Amino acid sequence: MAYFENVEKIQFEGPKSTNPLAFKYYNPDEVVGGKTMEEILRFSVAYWHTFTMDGTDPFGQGTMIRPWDRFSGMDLAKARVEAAFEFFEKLNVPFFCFHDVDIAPEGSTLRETYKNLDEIVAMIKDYMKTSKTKLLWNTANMFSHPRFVHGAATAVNADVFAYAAAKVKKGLEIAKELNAENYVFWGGREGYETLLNTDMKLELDNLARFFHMAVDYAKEIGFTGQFLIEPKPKEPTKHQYDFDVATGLAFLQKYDLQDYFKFNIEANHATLAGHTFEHELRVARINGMLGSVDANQGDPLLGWDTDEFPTDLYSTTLAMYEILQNGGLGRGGLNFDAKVRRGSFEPEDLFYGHIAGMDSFAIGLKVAQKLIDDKVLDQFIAERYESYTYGIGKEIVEGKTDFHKLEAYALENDQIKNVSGRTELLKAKINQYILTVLAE
Ligand code: XLS
Ligand code: NI
Ligand code: NI
Repeated sequence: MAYFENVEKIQFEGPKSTNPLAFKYYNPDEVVGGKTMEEILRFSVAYWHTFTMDGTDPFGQGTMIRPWDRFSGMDLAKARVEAAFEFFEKLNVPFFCFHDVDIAPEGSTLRETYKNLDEIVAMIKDYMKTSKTKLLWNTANMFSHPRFVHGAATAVNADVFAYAAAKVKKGLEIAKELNAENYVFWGGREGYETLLNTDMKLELDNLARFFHMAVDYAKEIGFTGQFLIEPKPKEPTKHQYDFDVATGLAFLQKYDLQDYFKFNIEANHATLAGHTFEHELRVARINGMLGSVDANQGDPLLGWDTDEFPTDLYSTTLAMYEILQNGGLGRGGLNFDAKVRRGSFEPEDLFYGHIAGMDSFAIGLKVAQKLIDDKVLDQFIAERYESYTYGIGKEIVEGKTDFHKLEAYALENDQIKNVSGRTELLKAKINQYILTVLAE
């Protein structure tokens, strides 16, 4: 049964194409820097935004018109799986991601929830036998249900902690069953509202205990996917513990978890934390912690997670620059944690959103590869820091100096000459490279 009967398989038609249902820049087989676009970009569809959410916002009801709307309960869950695999096939994406509650409805007991999950997971597994689309990651939703009102692994109530553990245990079993590349932790309610009622130390210690137990259980069942933490500073909780990559890293280091986790970096979470997307990617990369990406974009005029499809070429370029410098994403991918606007409610909009995102990252990839090939930034940066390659600078980086020697040196060399950082020149160069790729 076809859910998207007006849409054929999306093909690459090139930049001159006027067909809205075609890729203009994303050509899965095109080789960039020795690998195909498909291998480098590893695109993934987010099940929740594309098949589960209906456009509800705090002021209004759902607006989305979906071909599976006529079903309910487990029939709806099954219809969504059918629609999802049709969508993956037509979009030709290698990966997808889901939360437990996206794929199957919660029952009135945990046992019933498990039963529902088992049925849908078996169905997904069956579809995966003949589909090229693999599971990039799954995760447990521990933020929507009222039981998680005061947190999950950082809950004030030990019964909630236990319930959360049961959900993640099941999630890891599902990850193993479906051969997930990664398993994600995003702690929407792991944080606090006010310190007046919060034992921050206990909450953080408990979060670490929870993660250690997850690591142990994955080992026990032989799940070898990569564990990922997805930082976000706020929303829904006022202050979230995994604020940004640097905060998450300090936490992982303090609790001896660093070897078991990497980060899943979301563009819109970066901007909510007051960083650029590329800043978060860079912090993760230089610490060997860049695992995967939630590819979306925020709105600079709005202070919340708007989860738009990424269309800002400047941002996709700088993101791909970090990803290429990282040697790729390894087991990670570019997951479109993105939703069509509430006003874009027709089923075809789901294709337009993904095509826009995939083309934008394809352009970013091509530009970033050219910037690297031509050493545009590398060379400028190497020259900028050249003073550390000889003389006193070399002694500093080799650890061969101290404050006595540096003072003696400074006393003899106190007429300092700095040179321009050339920000505007470099920005103009990036524009030039983007325009060159677009003109090809
Ligand atoms: C919410 C998060 C969430 C995670 C998965 O802001 O981005 O969707 O990616 O739980
Ligand atoms: Ni996300
Ligand atoms: Ni998000």
